[in-house]
Amino acid sequence: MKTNAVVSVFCLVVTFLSLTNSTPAQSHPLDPLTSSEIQIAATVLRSAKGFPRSGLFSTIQLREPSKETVIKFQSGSPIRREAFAIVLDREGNKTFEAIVDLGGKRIVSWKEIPGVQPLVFAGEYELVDKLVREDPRWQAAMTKRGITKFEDVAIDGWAVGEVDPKYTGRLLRGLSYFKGSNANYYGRPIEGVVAIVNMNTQKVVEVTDSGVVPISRVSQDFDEGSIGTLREKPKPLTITQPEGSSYRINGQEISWQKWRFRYTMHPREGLVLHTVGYEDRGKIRPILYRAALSEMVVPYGDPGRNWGWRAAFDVGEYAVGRLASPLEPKLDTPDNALLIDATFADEEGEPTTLQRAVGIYERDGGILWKHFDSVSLKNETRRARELVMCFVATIGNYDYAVSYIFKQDGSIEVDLALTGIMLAKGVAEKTVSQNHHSTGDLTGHLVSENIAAPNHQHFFSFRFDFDVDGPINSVAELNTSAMPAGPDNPSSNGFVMRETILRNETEAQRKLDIQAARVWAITNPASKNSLGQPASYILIPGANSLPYTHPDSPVRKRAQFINNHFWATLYNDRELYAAGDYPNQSTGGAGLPQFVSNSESTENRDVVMWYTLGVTHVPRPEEWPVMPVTHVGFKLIPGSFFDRNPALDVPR
Ligand SMILES: [Cu+2]
Repeated sequence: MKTNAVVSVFCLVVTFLSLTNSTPAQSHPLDPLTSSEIQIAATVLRSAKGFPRSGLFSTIQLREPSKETVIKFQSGSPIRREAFAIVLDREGNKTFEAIVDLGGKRIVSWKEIPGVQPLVFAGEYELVDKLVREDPRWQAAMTKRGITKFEDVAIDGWAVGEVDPKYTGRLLRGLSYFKGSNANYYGRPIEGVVAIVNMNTQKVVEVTDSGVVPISRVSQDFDEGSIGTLREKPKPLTITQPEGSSYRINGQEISWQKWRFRYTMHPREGLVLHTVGYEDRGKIRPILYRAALSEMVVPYGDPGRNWGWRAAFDVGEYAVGRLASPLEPKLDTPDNALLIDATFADEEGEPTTLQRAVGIYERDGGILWKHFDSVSLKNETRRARELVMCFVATIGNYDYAVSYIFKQDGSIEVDLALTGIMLAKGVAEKTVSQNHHSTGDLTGHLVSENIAAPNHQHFFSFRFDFDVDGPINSVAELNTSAMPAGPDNPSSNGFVMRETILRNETEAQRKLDIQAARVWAITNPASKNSLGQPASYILIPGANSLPYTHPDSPVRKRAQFINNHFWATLYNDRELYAAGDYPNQSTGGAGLPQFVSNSESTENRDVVMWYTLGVTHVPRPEEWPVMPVTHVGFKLIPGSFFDRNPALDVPR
């Protein structure tokens, strides 16, 4: 007890010190909307004549000013603040986009976007639960399964996915789980029962019941009390920074070890990095204008009738920023982390604070560089320090931790940690994996009695608006291959790297190739290092996958961004989302396929790089009832951006 008390007091001191490192915040055009700005926007819109009676706010967020405005901005200059809002008219089943001038308290634009549905509202999860529960067809399906206490059932709302075109309006699905007295209901699906609800008319339009499958009676809880005997707890490992942290925070701007960047917590995209630069010989050299997770899709591979529609677009249908779960100090992040709240508008247009949404901390990074001279016995080593910015999005059963890791060698690593509860399917078998397709191939694995976890994939699309030493850049593919044997290669050992410029949006649609050790670079031909080489940043892929759903399947049509690992587009501030602005109830074609349709030049232009990362998840029982974290990611590293190792100046 005594030790604990000392530790907590100490941590308070650490937090205090890190806060005193920051200078008073200065306003910047990219600052997220404040609570009062959200309220002004909502009030201005609500009081306008044509505002729908049943209007709900899908979002009220900063309308980011133009790149030119941001780059030219001088501290202290006046800032024009605008809010961007999406409004759903429930009664009219219409969607509107609005821009509000916050200083002038007036609407700048208001327009209907026909044929689209905004993402799932927080309040709709409760509403779909209530509507499904009251439906006699659903009640009959539960009774048929021996469930008499309907309060034992949890109903989970899902974006509708692929749906019969006879159903129109704003649709959601409800999946049922047997909760009973347990905490983890995701572990016990009530298989076969799926409801479709029109959220605007508040009518259940369909309840399918494809037949009774036994419901597992095994508790799938994983809190300490449910586990039984716990192993010996390891001895304390405390992380302290007695002199405070090494980063400085000025409003949304962070400076650390020559890095300078801004961050915001965006309601849809989660953590967004802005104006990322690196100090070199006394000046900040721009690298990235904006970096964010643009879209995700998780297609499930079970061919069954109740599974074909399942493919979660977690960014565009659910909003990973708004679904950020509060980071728990010392568990989700290390002892020395600073946890920062985020403020978003709720569907009534009221500001709500998401506590501890973003984590920032320094961590040990192992050896930065080293050489031991075996003659002089002199050891030159530098220890690496890393700066991590992270958030965790919890979308129903799954949890995704997204981290941007800044390093002293000028590189940035993107790490995705996949955890939470796998989407489960009720099956008849108790002990053997018979979740076979008719061929005998496995479409999933039995993970507990009467529970299988179907095969699925996770695809993440990152959008990187690079401005390497300025906005005018080109993109190149780097392929390595063996030289032909012959007089120029007498020992047949030669191999070469060839750099090919991807000249337009058609050429810049590429897939990985292990044989070619393929990577992609974004380069500024006008900015050369002292060796005469153009300044570049190189995208180094990690593990990746290709999709298994057919190209003509509904999910592939909606998620064409997964067709390629790499895309490059000409910069357009309206092109942010790889599956389009409104993937909810989309039928396909929006997003990247549309952005590249005019095949614009990507050579010596302001270019945006998109990277698709895929994970093929063939479940194991060891991932049940909650998954140990799986890490995937990639790196952005300097390539002739510097003259030599930029981390030579790191002190011992
Ligand atoms: Cu998975």
